[in-house]
Amino acid sequence: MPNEALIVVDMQNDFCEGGALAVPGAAAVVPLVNRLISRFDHVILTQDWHPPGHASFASAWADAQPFTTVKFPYGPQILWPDHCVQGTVGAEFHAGLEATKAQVVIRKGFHTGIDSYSAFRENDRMTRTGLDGYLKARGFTKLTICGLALDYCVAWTAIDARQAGFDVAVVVEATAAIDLDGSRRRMLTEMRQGGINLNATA
Ligand code: VGL
Ligand code: ZN
Repeated sequence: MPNEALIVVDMQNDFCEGGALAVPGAAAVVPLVNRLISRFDHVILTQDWHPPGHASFASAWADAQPFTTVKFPYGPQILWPDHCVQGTVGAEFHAGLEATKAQVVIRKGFHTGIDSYSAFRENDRMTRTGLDGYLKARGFTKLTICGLALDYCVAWTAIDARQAGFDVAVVVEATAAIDLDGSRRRMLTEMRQGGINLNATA
């Protein structure tokens, strides 16, 4: 289908077992993600890509613990362990990911002071990555989304895609969640209420 594209979110070593911010069950979704990649003509990858000392790292702040929430100029922000630092092995795609077919890689989270869960808009909800313009210029209207983590980067990417006017499906079985304070359930509800199709399969 010329108007359909697959977005594979953050299938990187640091989000997989043994990585700095490992998402339980991440490696197990690689075969499902690869199956989706084989079925789509147009594939876009996203890559979390933080400079060292990024503001979302707990290590960048005195007396701050990972997985706590603090106030940033743009609102509440969860602090994470250092992860997906530009140029490190942790930031590379999982070795089993069929990445060759990708037509574009959208990197995000590279502004030192702003985190970016969504591949469309950073966490200040103002700074745009350009993905919206890219997809529209290429004539895509329907997006299927999979990858990591369901309740952060997948969910926010899906919500922003819907807000940008795309028809959006998330393949939940080809995702894995961090599930911090009930975030998995909460974000599934938000996506469903936002008109995102959660029934697609790999
Ligand atoms: C992600 C937390 C921090 C994700 C990225 O890919 O879901 N989560 N950075
Ligand atoms: Zn990150």
